[in-house]
Amino acid sequence: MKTRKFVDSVVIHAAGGNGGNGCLCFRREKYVPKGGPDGGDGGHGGSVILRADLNTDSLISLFFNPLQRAEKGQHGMGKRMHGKNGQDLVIPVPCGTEIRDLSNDQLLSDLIDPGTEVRIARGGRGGLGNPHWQTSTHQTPYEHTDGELGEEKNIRLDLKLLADVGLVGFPNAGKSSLLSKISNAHPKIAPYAFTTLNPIIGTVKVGEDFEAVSYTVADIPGLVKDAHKGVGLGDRFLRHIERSSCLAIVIDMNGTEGRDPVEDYRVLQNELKFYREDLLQRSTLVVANKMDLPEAKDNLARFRKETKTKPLPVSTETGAGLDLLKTRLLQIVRHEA
Ligand SMILES: Nc1nc2c(ncn2[C@@H]2O[C@H](COP(=O)(O)OP(=O)(O)OP(=O)(O)O)[C@@H](O)[C@H]2O)c(=O)[nH]1
Ligand SMILES: [Mg+2]
Repeated sequence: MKTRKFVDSVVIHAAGGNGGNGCLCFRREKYVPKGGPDGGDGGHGGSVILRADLNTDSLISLFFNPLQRAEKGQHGMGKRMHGKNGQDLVIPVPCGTEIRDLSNDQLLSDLIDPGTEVRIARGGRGGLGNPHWQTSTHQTPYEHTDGELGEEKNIRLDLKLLADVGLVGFPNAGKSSLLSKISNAHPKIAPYAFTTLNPIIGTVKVGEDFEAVSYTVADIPGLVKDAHKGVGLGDRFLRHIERSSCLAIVIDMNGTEGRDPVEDYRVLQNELKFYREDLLQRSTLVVANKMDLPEAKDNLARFRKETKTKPLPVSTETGAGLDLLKTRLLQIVRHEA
């Protein structure tokens, strides 16, 4: 099977095009003695521009082509001919890409809305031809300037997915199963830890035809204890749900493989806190999954008592509770709950 690599952070070297040189030239024509200076100006160099594009979903092409250079301006020519301006290099990036200057880590832009642009390396201005120095007392100017060099910068691009709901949970809790049941996405599902290696987004539709409304849900690789120290796949994937207004914490309520759902919940809370404390302030729905399995019912009662949360019982295996889950998430996304 052909798999597509998901690249969510790259560094590129962006170089604006150099400006063309101004021309030093004098008009030479039969019957026109001392025709005067007529060197044209150089063209401006093109700039490197990043544009948020709906049809681009990964930074993979920049990963393989980290050097991006815009066209240079043409040199000025005789007969006052202006050099051609270099074309801007417009690079499409996925919506939700943060752009930072690597030298000082300053945020240059956060390209969220499709079509928004940021210029990351300005092209150099074209040089001036010698006619610019002509005055009544200075009829034969030899002065002219070279084109400016284009700006060069090292830029870091970080893709942060834009989803309304982020799914958080231990490996094997059933996050991908849940996403595949409620949305149009087809994530890989398997009974071993860390099946999901890349974040994936699905669109959930609630209602029929004209009444239908939708929101997006992001599934990220599972978290484990000490993910913030790099255990498992680490917590770096949490940045993909940083922008989600709502989190769904998926718990394996059966406690498969001797795990304790209450302990799982506490570990997850801790990992979220370590990553970014304000993630705990997001609207959160606890999803009690695997309710079809034998231990789940007792565990749920204990879970309610000990964590003082109100988990929503579901089973992605049988489909029980999934419709209610879809509408509950919609209410939370719309701030109705
Ligand atoms: N019995 C039962 N099994 C389930 C349920 N939900 C998921 N599973 C099983 O649990 C296993 C793990 O499911 P996944 O959806 O891959 O789990 P995940 O949370 O995405 O795991 P990672 O991608 O590794 O983080 C699979 O074998 C699923 O079939 C459920 O409601 N009931
Ligand atoms: Mg998964």
